[in-house]
Amino acid sequence: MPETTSSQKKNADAVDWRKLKKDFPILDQQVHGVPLVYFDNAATTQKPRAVIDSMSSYYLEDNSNVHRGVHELSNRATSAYESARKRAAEFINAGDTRGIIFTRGTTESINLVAQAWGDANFKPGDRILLTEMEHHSNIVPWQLIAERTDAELIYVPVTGDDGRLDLTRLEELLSRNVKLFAFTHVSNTLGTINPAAELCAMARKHGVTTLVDAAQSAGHMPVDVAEIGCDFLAFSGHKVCGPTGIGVLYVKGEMLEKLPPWQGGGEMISSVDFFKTSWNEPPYKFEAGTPNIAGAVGLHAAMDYLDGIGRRNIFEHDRELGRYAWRRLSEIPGIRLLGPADERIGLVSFLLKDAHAHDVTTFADQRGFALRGGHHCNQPLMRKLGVASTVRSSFYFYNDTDEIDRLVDVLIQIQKFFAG
Ligand code: C6P
Repeated sequence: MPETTSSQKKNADAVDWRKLKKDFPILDQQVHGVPLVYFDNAATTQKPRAVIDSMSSYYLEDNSNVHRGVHELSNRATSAYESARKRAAEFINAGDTRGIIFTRGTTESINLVAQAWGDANFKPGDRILLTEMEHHSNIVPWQLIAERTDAELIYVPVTGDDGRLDLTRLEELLSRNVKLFAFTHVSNTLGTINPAAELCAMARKHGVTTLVDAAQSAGHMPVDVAEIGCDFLAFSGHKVCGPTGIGVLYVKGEMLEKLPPWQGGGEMISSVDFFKTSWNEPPYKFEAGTPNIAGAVGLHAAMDYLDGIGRRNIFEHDRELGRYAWRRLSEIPGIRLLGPADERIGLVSFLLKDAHAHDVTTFADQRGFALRGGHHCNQPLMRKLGVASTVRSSFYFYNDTDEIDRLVDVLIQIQKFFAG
């Protein structure tokens, strides 16, 4: 991502973040008799009223199926669905709506590429390059297709607790018969921001197709597919303030024509005979069956909402929270912090010396904190780092430093309790 200039930084300082918090009705509640502090934003973000309202007015006023009828409601539903697609293309600077395929989320987007593109392209001996910091969603679909096609998986190593990709041998790895390089833009456990444009440029030099998992970046920073230069990019609606059950797969123009259909059914066809079918044009060719129309409407409102604040402003704000949390958490004796100390997203994973991650999250829950403890769907990474689980605190623009200070106090109590 390009450097933030001082005038952009001023913009982030000018946003009234406390006022924005009021847009999220769910945050104004008590759990276990104390105010809720929601620090599980990497799992899913909360939804502003604008998103909730957009979906309820769609159901109250416009609900119908898309692309099928010629009646007024069907026309309205089609127009709402297609306008969400246009908005998604703008959100990631895709230029063309043909390359915006609505899916259920990042996981389904990656499975679509693995099964449709992978199945048609991998030959025995081909290699699929992943990184050791991938979420299971960007490992398991490739394992399935590698098994079917006799392709082989290889990995870019992670350096260690400081959570960076070891890029010293990337050129060499890419030159080893690699067909596809799939990597996460931002790690959901380490908070690392990978240099997506640089990685795609290197892959391109070796004629390698690229897929970027933007699940943890799309809602937290500007994501521009033209600048990144990837062939595929995936993200989920529910991690960008939108609803669950909707996501996007971006496919670059030249790849679209080569991408065979994935699921069969209504909508993805142009003509069906008893024994033969011809396909609809992209993106409809990849959207079999009735889509998640209300989900697309909610996602549209979410993208408007986030860009109304400015994703660069959100990035600045969350990065400051990440840095602040890192500094404050470092004060806890014996804490083990994972991921890079400096350039990171607003997310910190850690282990307390004497308490298991699940005990920490259970104890913290009783004090109102929603944290996540576990392997975060990163089991291979956990093994590499020699841990079974971590505690993860992931922030968003409605969080603040007071909440982090309170978390640090609670963690000190937990540490004392478990140290006996
Ligand atoms: N990570 C977390 O708590 P879905 O479930 O399809 O919306 O997203 C999958 C996914 C893919 N890639 C990355 C980098 C992710 O972080 C996730 C989801 C959640 O970290 C749930 S395990």
